[in-house]
Amino acid sequence: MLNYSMLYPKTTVSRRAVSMDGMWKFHLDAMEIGEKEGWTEGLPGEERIPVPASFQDFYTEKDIREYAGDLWYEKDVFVPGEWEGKQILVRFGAATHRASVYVNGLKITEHEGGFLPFCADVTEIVRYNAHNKVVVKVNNELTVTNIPCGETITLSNGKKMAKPYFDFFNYSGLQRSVYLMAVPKESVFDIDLDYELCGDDAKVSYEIKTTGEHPVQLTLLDAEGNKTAEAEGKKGVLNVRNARLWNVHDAYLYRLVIRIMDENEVIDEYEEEIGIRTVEVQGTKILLNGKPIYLKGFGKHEDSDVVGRGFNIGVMKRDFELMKWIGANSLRTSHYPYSEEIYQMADREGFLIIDEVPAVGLFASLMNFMEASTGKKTAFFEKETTPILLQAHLKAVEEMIARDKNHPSVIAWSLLNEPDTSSKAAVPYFKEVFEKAHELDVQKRPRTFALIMNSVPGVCQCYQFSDIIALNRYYGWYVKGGYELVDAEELFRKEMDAWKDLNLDKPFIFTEYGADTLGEEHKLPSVMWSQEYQKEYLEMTNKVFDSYDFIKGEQIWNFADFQTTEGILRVNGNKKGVFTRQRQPKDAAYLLKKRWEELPLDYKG
Ligand code: GCB
Repeated sequence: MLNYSMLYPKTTVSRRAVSMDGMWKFHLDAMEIGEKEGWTEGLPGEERIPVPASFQDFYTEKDIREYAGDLWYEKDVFVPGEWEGKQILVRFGAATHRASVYVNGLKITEHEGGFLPFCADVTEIVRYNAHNKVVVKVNNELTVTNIPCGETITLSNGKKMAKPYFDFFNYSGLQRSVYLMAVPKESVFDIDLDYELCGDDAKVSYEIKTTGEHPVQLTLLDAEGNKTAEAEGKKGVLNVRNARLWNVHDAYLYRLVIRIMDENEVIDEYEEEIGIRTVEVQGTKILLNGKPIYLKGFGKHEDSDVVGRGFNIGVMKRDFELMKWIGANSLRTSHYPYSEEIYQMADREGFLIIDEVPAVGLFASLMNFMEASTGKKTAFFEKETTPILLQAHLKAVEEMIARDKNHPSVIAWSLLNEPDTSSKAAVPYFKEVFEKAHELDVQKRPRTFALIMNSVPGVCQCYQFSDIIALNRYYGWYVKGGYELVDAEELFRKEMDAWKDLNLDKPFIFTEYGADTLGEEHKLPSVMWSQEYQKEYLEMTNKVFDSYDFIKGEQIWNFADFQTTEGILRVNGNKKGVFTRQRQPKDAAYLLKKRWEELPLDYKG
């Protein structure tokens, strides 16, 4: 069990949450002298950068953009005297990829993994009615013992450099919000919810974990604030008459108020917005509230100009507007769990999320996503370090599920992206990861992973673990592109026929397909990289999708152009976006809009 609560920071009658976002002092530490020089008590210099943000794209020096190593942050925070007696926490939405937290010079905690929250409990050392110094040492080096996987090399000039085994820039730092929190010593720690529909009514079974023994009361309010159901006890059922269900683009949210009571006094109060809905896989169908759905949407990235992977509330809003405009209903949080605010928005807007743990780069090659097309055999899971990686992976699965399980938008867990499944060594690894997710999720949501190009019938040893088979396929791009598109279609159909012959009786979705396209490039007749080719490519893939009944979703790669490591395969980033990085449509966006607006939600149902 995690030693801190994953509940989102909120102010209620018993709790306080104060944002620490803003300008933080900042210092790189290439020589790793921070601790020795006493930076844990305060940083030298006057350099400041915004939090939340990636640090890389603010500066004009390449040595900073490409920096790999320790980076230090510092901020003073005033802790009010009236908070005395509560538990005082500093909560980081994420620190990429690992961090040590020092408060008033003392090391409080450390955390490994760059895309999930953690708390530093400073109750014992905090100074009330005074400023307290929060110092964080972040490290952004890549390894094969943590996810996402990669290496850190040293150049001949002594500078370190990140070598990701994945196709996105190694943006890092404090990329999500930081909160100072005061929580009662006896508090709500965790909430589990499960739903059952009974005619017009619904049963919401719940289990509340608290840090004490006092009784718990629950009240369910409808969107207008009317009391809809009540229950007492840490475990039980809320009966909802005439339940309004949470549906795609028709997202009804109830408010669940949880109180720990001492007679008539409230010890702690926490409130969660919930949506009543069920998700299951039945044969080749994906069912939401018992009705078949077809996924239309995107693999995305948290990625935008200037702030990099930093949470940007404006970009989030624009992205949801574009997804609505184009007729999408879903997204995969490729290749890491996104900022919590994005799930809250999806809950409100009625978007479906496949939530992905940062398990990307689990393939023994520097450019794993390229090696896919060569069919080269590697055995990533046979490394000596695999057991260490597995522990980090399981911990990330636990943190992700604890954080995201109560979002109605989250309908599935993606437990890996494009791992090496060609050797038997992958099987026990997969077994542990998939079983862990099942054990931790009371809703038993479908689990999946995105299969790389060479994970095909006869090669892939692990697809049987997936409740939904998710394919990343690039026929017409990495395989037989351009004038050979006709042969790409042949190969594509051959693969789909092979899957069909296996009779798996499971839904298939495409979690990636796409063609790099330069927003400014037009050519008639088409060439690869032109907007004309992106359209031809999509016409071909759409035809294939429509030919197989067991294909129940299409999430194109990618929503928008995004930054990657520089290299001969990337023109200042990956250009497979349907939108540019500035969130303007390429021509293909209109083609997809027409298709997705016409395809009913229960397409092939
Ligand atoms: C993939 C990866 C994704 C890459 C994409 C591409 O298979 O999952 O991270 O960006 O291919 O464009 O090559």
